[in-house]
Amino acid sequence: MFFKPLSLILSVLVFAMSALKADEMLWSDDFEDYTVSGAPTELPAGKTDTSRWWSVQNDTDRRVLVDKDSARHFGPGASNQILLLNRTANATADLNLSTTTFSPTTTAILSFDFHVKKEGLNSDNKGYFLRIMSDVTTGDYATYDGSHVLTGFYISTDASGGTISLKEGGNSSTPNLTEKFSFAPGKENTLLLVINNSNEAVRYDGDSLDAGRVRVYLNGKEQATWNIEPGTATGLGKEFNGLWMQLPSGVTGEIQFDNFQVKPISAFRK
Ligand SMILES: [Ca+2]
Repeated sequence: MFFKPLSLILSVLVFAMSALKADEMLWSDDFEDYTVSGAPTELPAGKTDTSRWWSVQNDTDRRVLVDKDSARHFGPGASNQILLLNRTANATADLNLSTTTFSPTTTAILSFDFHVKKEGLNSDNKGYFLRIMSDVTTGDYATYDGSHVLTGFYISTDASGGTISLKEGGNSSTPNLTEKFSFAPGKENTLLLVINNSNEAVRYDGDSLDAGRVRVYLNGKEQATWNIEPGTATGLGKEFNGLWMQLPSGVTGEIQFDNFQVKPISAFRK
């Protein structure tokens, strides 16, 4: 009888698992490919990968930069590369950042790690704003309006701590403050959303999420479930294919991110 060496079997298994992981991912970025202190569209010479971001506003008062995590806000250490968004009080317009488009889907998991200092975003109950976009073409935020928004949320801080406020679709920058939960600023946090804009309930990991609903987990703990309220150019059953982020006018301060991932709900693990 022929036995394959255990190491060969293991390496085949590891290869199969990593291939599966790559297949599962709809869109992701860990910021390791970019030039440090550059925008997340700047790749060092010789890198053949492409940016996962549309284009970047960078001026004195609105910075979108890839940085080394020298302060070790995140787990991997001081050489880990992260995304920094910073908007000053002198900025005259919103800071915008949008993803390249990904494979359209009606259901997905969106997750990322973030860090913001206590009172790190002078936010007037707004703060960092992320919107999930349906049926967008190039990824260019300059062409976006509320009509293609499915839903979104804010991350903000004040003297009492950190708040994540959930909102309906549409272009209004006013969060729905009746649905919110708190987080601890000054440390790494992980936010994970299970999004179901299909016409039927989905099951995942022994749980279920109704059509037109989003469920959010902070650091692995379920926090809230809310309704998708799509803009006029989209609706229940429509696919989404991009993300639009802002530090809107009136918001100053900075926030750091790592490990953005969009993947199928089947990849959910508690
Ligand atoms: Ca990283």
